[in-house]
Amino acid sequence: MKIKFLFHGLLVIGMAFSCKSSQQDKEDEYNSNVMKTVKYPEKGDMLLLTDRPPQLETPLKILRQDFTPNEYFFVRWHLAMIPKVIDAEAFRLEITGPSVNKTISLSLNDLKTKFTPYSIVALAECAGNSRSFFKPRVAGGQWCNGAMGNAKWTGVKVKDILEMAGIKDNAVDVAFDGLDEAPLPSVPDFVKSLGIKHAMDGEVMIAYQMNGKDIPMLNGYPLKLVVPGWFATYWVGALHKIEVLDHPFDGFWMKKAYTIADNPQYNENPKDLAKKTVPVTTLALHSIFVEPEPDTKMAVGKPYDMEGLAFDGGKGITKVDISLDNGSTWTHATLDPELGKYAWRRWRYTWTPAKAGKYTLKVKATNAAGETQAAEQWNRSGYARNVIEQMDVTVN
Ligand SMILES: Nc1nc2c(c(=O)[nH]1)N[C@H]1C(S)=C(S)[C@@H](COP(=O)(O)O)O[C@H]1N2
Ligand SMILES: [Mo]
Repeated sequence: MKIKFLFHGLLVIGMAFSCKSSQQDKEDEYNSNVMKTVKYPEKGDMLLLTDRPPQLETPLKILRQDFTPNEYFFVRWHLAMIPKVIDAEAFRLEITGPSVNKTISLSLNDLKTKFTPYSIVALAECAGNSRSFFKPRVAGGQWCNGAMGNAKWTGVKVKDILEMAGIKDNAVDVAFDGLDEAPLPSVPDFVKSLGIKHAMDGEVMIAYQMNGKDIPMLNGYPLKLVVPGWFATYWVGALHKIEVLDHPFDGFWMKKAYTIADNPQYNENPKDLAKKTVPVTTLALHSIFVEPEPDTKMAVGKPYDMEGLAFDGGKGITKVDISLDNGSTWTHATLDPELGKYAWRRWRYTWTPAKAGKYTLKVKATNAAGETQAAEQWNRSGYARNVIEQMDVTVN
């Protein structure tokens, strides 16, 4: 019998500087410059946003690799009652609902032996990643850039599983439910949905492995829905039930939470909020600095290896430009090989500063559709950040 436990004992092990530069913090006392680092079961040292439910951020330096190690992959649950014990033999995934021909129940062993395994490299990014950079500041977890991670996911296509249950012609939406529960009846259970066509597209999958290993408990062991190119809010962890519906799904987590201004740039005016909102879906085109970090000191005449990440919802990053003069002129960064169209793409640029002074560096990505990043963006929830980022550095 294989039983996996999570001892939910929080251990604060230290302090780390957050992504905010000291200058920004002087201007803005809402945000502290120091975050606690914590150690949870199966995880390395992570930055703590909240404990119940666990919300843990990946330290920026971990993002200097193609794949985010499972131990450092960010953690984000909404409900305080998260699964702490899973019996891998007793666990079943149920596929049911008014639009399946028959309800089926699959063990982990069934998933691993009765279907053709499928793998994809894809970036999981929380819709609220980088939220702390929005000005004016918005409510919600004050994530820096570490609410994302890139992994190779292995499991079964949702299409193959739904075909085993048999889909009726009247199927409209597919709802995905995790084992986590709300502590109060007034808080809705975490359930997300996809349209039937999307669920059946042959890319949406259920992962039983992440980077070739079991998924850590805190990341949704034993099964996680993977929706390549869509924000991680859809990637339901500890997935145990799939319902195929003959009507549109209208649960709280689709209709009320994770909705955003209905325009391509997810933009609205703080003084005149958008009237119409829609569920946030595909990843926004974005690029960030991983190196340097805020307040880095550089030396005249000494080459400095800059690097970072660029990503979008699957059209693919084709170009990353760097500015060393606050956006007046731009030059190409070098791109690492593509890891997959839904993965992030790493970029590099070596800069040898010629003169002392204060510099504002910028980074801007372009994708295969010719889309590029915006100069400004704001929305009330701090979702889908896609603005051109800047980094202030000092050269001595
Ligand atoms: N069951 C369940 N799945 C969930 C959530 C949740 O609260 N419960 N949160 C979602 C959100 S908003 C994000 S960003 C990702 C985070 O996945 P991770 O904890 O593995 O990083 O899980 C998604 N899947
Ligand atoms: Mo999220």
